[in-house]
Amino acid sequence: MKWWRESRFGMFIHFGIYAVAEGMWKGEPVEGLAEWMQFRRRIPVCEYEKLAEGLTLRNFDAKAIVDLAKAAGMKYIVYTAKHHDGFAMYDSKYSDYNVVKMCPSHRDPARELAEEAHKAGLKMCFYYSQVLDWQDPDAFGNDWDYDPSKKVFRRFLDGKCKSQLRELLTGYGDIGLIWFDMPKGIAYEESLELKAFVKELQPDCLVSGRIYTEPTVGDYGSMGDNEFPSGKLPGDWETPATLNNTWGYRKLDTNWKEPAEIIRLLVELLGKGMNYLLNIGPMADGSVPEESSAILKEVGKWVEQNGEAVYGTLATPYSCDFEWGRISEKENRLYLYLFEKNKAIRVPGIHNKVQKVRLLKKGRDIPIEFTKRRDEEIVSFELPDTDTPYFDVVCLELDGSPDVEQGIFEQPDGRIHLYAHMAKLNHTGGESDGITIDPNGNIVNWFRTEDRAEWEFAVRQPGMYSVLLQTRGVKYTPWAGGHRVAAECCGQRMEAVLSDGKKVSNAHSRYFDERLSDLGTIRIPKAGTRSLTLKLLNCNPEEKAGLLVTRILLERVTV
Ligand code: FHN
Repeated sequence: MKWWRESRFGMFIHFGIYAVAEGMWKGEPVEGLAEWMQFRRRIPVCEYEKLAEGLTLRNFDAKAIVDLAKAAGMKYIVYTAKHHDGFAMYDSKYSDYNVVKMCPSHRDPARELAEEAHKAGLKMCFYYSQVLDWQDPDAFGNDWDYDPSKKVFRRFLDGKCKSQLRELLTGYGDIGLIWFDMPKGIAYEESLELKAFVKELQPDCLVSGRIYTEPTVGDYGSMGDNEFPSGKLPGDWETPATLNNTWGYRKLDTNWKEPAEIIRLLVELLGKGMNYLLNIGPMADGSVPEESSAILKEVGKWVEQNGEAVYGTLATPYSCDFEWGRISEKENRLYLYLFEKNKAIRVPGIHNKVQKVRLLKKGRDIPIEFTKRRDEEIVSFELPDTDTPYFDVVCLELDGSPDVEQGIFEQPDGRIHLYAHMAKLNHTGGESDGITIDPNGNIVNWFRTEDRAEWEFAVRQPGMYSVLLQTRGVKYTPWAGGHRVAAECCGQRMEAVLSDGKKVSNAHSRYFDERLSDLGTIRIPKAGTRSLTLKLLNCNPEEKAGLLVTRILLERVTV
């Protein structure tokens, strides 16, 4: 895992014959992800395969793609050797349903990419769809060409799946990892067998967490697509993500993310010690959409400037995030990624001695004057005016590895963040029932009015605090709320119906609608450890996913 942890940033490439269709079928746009078109329209293999003629590769330039990955600061490439459509995007001897046999240029883009990646010192990795294969009669997914009752998954596993994995793991040099995907349908034992099969051929090759529905079977976990956890997670995780909304090339999808948003998301993941696997979807001639190149090059400038705070960094040592930015650590250093410019920053709870504070500028770092208040162990500094685009990164050099205050505590700005993943849950249902914390660190499955979530936190200053509950809607679905909740703290009780809420803008906003609802104000009479309990009084039956809590925010009210 060493190279993977060191890398932090990789390039995903979704390239297949679906790129020829550009998200259209018979003159009509096909909704959703471009690479799912065959499934959406139930296109028979004999018709779908004709797209292969249009994949010219005329402008496919493996060196240019590798150079783009390098310019973006990415350290590994994951190329779709075979996606769900079953079409091998490399020279497969096992199946003629492949790019070399069926596309007009008869070139092997996987070989060209692997050679260039190896030359450039990037890890070459392959995506392989191990369960879904719409061309193979025994794999899952295609029930329009093949009778599902006649499928024998074992035949696919021992046949196409393992044979092609052997080709990929013996014919393309050292492979960093196999990115398995969509495991629904594979048995636990089968996924272990597949993992062992990969390791036998290349012992150092990693396998992604999507080899099985339980991510721990893999060497690391993958979040849901474009999902960013609310809190830091134990273990190794990555987020696979898009630059627009689809993976394969789709002409109509012009919903490109700005470089600032991509850097914001990268920073979010660095603060959680996670990798960012960011996608490009080349067009039928093999060229990369101009928008993708432009965004990645711009992101690369920031990464180049701040590489010290990207590669090999670990998650924040704190339990909670701060409003003003994110933090990571490496050796005796803390890196602060600051969301706003020219702000006075106060970093609390640092037990170490701070030796130096500097603004990163690649070789021309700017020293920053700072003070450290002994009583509360707060390091304060003001950022000089900077011309750096996007977020500034400040490094705190410490006298040893970072030793910071743990748990939830009131921050110098008077805010107390009660993150969902830090709640103590009291659930009354059976094993698989009742509230739980999902992989994104949110409280989910909350339908029962008997269930409770409770937080303990340290208050520094007695006073009035407003209590704001942050909840989210289901992915891609507008927030509906409508639940009646109660919060109890210091002998006081607040009740509210989540009928309205201030839209939250954060790393999750594009795909998850999150709202902050005001529950009321409480008086915390004394500093010290306090607790807050959240109850669900009435669950809105219209909200199929129940109450989804991401955090409670207490804000000191200044009068
Ligand atoms: O179905 C695929 C999808 O096409 C794409 O490959 C993504 C990448 O993470 N994985 C699956 C959906 O999660």
